[in-house]
Amino acid sequence: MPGILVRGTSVKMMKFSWDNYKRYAWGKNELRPLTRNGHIGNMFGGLRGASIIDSLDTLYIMGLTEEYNDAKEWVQTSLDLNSNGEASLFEVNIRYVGGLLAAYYLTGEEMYKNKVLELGEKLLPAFNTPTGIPRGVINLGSGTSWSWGWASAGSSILAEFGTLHLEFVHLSELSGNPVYTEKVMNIRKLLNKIEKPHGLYPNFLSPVSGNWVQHHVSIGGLGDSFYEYLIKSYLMSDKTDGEAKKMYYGAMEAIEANLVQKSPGGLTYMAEWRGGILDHKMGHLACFSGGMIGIGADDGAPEKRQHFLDLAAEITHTCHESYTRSATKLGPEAFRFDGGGEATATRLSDRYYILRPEVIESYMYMWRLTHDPKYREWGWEAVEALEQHCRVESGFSGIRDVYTMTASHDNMQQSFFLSETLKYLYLLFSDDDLLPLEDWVFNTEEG
Ligand code: DMJ
Repeated sequence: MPGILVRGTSVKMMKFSWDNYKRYAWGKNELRPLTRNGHIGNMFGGLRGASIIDSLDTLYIMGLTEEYNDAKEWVQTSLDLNSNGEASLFEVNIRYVGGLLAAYYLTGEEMYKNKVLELGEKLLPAFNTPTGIPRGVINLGSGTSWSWGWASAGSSILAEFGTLHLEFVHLSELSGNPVYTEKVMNIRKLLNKIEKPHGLYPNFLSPVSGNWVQHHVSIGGLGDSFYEYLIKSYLMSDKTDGEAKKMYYGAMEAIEANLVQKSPGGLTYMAEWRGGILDHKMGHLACFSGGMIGIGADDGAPEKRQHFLDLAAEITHTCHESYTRSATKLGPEAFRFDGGGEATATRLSDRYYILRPEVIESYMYMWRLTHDPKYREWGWEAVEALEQHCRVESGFSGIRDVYTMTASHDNMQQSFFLSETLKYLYLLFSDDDLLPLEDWVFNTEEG
């Protein structure tokens, strides 16, 4: 399985996904590959072209020049930022702001810079709350913002307001306007000041009182990329942001003391914590943490470096097990370590796979850090499984049950499949000098 061949396969997969998106869903947010039409959804406040913005850097890195030029031209002529709908601040930030920033830094095209600064300004009103902690939803036209209906008692979500730092620091740098950095530094200040149960950061915080609303802690959904952005803020600052470093290693200590578990069968996993009670469940989303702990290993206390690398490898191994224990060799949305099973979904509602990247993301980082060939073998297994179970005639689709071979497709080609899953596969099989980890920091959605 020579790297170059598999790299070629990931390029073909990208071209196939892109060509079908272009053919059936051009200008919409995502492709519906079974019904061959576009999906707009309600996360982006009327903004369009999420798959285009999300793909810019992947197309560019893969050398798909014609496709990249089409994408660039669409951004130049058709990306309309004057929308007036309700958007997720987090999703617009990681996909649109992150996508445009990545394209700008890779290509140096001023057009991306102008667009991203125009968009960045529209996000600022979300921070007009008594504490400066932004609310989750913003109307991009009027600037009115509010909390998600499902978030307990009008709270804001850790993984949402904690996943702005990287992009906002760049918005300040590119605009010369400190306001963006001030907004995210204010979030950090509040998080530093507030009392943390056992040193942990709960997932729900009131933007009005600045207090935690519920003591649910998770390294997966609702918490995940907050931790990722702490270590990446430190790395992106050329290791000068000591505060981010302190917060990251402090959070890791609390996570290790309270969340990290070993199953009877010897698998290391991250449980969820509900007011002191452990829920022995790990989400697919939490599988990014193998890579995160890996990239953070080197800057930990000297006596903990090897320990962090070992922990990163163990978590990545567990996530791989969640794939190998399914019939399709793709992993479920969440897997459990109670009720007799290990690393398998026990609930029907957790059996789906929506083309998520986190497991492959950890393979990529662990490969770069260790060069252990097993990570490339695992990546190849994922390629084969994606080809066999997720490829349909007109694109790639998520599946409803990873434990059955009779495919039931969900008819959605998520934009993060193009920006993350396929890019991480490509990088996994590329030489280390393509986007070296010492020089490039990936935000949670892009390069
Ligand atoms: C992506 O949008 C980002 O990686 C985000 O941080 C978490 N979820 C998805 C992919 O699963």
